[in-house]
Amino acid sequence: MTLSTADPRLDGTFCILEADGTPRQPTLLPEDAAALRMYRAMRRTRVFDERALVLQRQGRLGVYPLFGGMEATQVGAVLALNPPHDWLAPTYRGSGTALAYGLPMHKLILTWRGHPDGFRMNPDQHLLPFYTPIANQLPHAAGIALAEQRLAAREGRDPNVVLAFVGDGGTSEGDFHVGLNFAGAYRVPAVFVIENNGWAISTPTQLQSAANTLASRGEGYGIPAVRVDGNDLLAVHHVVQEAVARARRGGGPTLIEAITYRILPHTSSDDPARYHRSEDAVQADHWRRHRDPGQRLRAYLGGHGLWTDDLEQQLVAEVEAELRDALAQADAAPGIEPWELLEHVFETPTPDLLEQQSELRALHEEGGRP
Ligand SMILES: Cc1ncc(C[n+]2csc(CCOP(=O)(O)OP(=O)(O)O)c2C)c(N)n1
Repeated sequence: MTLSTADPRLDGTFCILEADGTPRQPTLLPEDAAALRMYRAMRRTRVFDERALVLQRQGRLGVYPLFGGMEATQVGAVLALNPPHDWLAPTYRGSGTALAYGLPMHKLILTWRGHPDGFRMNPDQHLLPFYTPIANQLPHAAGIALAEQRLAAREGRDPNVVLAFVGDGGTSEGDFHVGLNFAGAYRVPAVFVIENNGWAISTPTQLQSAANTLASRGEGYGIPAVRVDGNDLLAVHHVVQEAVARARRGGGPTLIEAITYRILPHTSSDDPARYHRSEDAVQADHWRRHRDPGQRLRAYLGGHGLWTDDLEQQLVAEVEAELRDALAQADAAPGIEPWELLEHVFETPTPDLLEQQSELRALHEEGGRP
């Protein structure tokens, strides 16, 4: 296994392409068509992310958690799934994962407008909504994987696999322990990806845990763990593909720690200048300029005569056209009333929620706020 050592956080991580696009493991390179398909999928998400911030500034999206710079982890991992059968349990920063899985772009826009149609997931797609409480999705992912394991055994077929994401901060939550312990004990078909982007809002990863690596936590759950260069799409795809295949054939879960970096603010409402020390700003700038995941794969493709500036421009124009259509579709969605916010919390609403809904309605009818 070839290791990437350019940054201490990356010590011991698996990589296929160096940051400048040079192949370190030529035998593991995918077919050209597959590499191109993955590059296109990854760039599409980054263009969306960049435009989403503009839309937020124009007042056309609510608060938005940016993922630009982390798209190799998100897209590389999700492209190892078989949608709509395999499951995706994203984090709230997972717009890139949802797009790569197949969530239509207008639904994503509605999600970040707080519109209920954005959160009303398609029952034909095994895609969970974005959860704001961090790590909540992990016990759910483990439970779904158990159900898939049992269903598959009953029907005499391979199980669908659950791919669940969590941030480095999320690994300090009780739900991380609950989800991984359960998954390990029952050997469920699940793959857990820690998007270690160096930060949990203003808390740096080194204050998150005294463990040497977050992957080392797998040991305590009896779950094999791998560390990967999270800005190397080919490497992420390779390790997740292996983990998905193992889960499918009954080999149990895998924990993957993808080392990446949050080069952007936590959300569209955050300002890292408030908490970055000067060395943090230098590090962020280094990742921004020298470890960009798109530039890395593009350098490889360009160097092999597979990609050109014209193709890049065409791709960006295609995504912009898709985004325009998606915005038009989202704008045409029916208006919403404040009490609808409480409609999708439980299948059967609790008495408290029903009371709050009627209070909102009464207030509205009196002409008060909302
Ligand atoms: C259970 C819970 N506690 C606290 C918060 C407040 N909170 C929002 S984001 C965040 C940091 C999450 O960091 P990390 O898991 O590393 O993910 P990242 O935002 O870096 O993708 C916190 C503490 C929350 N959303 N949920």
